[in-house]
Amino acid sequence: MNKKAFIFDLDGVIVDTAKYHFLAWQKLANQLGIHFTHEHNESLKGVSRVRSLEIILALGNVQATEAEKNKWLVQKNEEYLSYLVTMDEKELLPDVPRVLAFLKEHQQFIALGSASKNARPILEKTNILHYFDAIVDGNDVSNAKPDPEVFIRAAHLVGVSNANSIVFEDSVAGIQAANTAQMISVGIGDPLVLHEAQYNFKDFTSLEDAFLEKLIN
Ligand code: B16
Ligand code: MG
Repeated sequence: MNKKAFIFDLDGVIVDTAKYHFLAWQKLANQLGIHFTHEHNESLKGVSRVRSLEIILALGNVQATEAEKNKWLVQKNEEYLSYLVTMDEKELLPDVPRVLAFLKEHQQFIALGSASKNARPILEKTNILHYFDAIVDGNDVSNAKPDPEVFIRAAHLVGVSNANSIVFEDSVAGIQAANTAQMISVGIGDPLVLHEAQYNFKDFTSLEDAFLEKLIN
């Protein structure tokens, strides 16, 4: 039987946590006198926490010591986590449970490939942790997307070749990472932004079971 690895990004694919990252970064930016907008937030999607802070500080031309940066990283994360306290399965993006259930029913491997260090508690809170055969997140990798490390590790953990792995991503860097690893890349979001993806869907509601079946076979 064909057993492939279906690797999901987290933020923007499974849940919309970008809005919480935005609120937390904005609070810190305000405190530092930096103007931070929704547009700026777009450029932080899929980007690690440390790199996101560097981008925000550069926006405001703010120089800081390592100790200050570490303090702000902790502060931002505490603020972000405060928004996750009440998170539950209602925050899953539309049709995510259908896609996960379909892949499980068809005995496929399901893995997570995310830059977030908070991935595990989010999967727990949204009640989908049990679907995942492997989780690779920001705690496990040293090279951020577009480096393919996160997806290659995920495929490796479930013992599937890159060629038999399919990546669902909402960020350009993530699509590039999947392509570099010679995995099948599926863009979830704006097809104009994600034009480098092999396949594109606005969201999972337009991705039918027949497409998943095609990928499995
Ligand atoms: P954390 P993904 C990414 O998740 C987010 O898109 C990005 O905005 C965030 O900075 C990054 O995780 C790190 O998150 O602060 O929770 O470690 O899209 O790779 O699932
Ligand atoms: Mg993402």
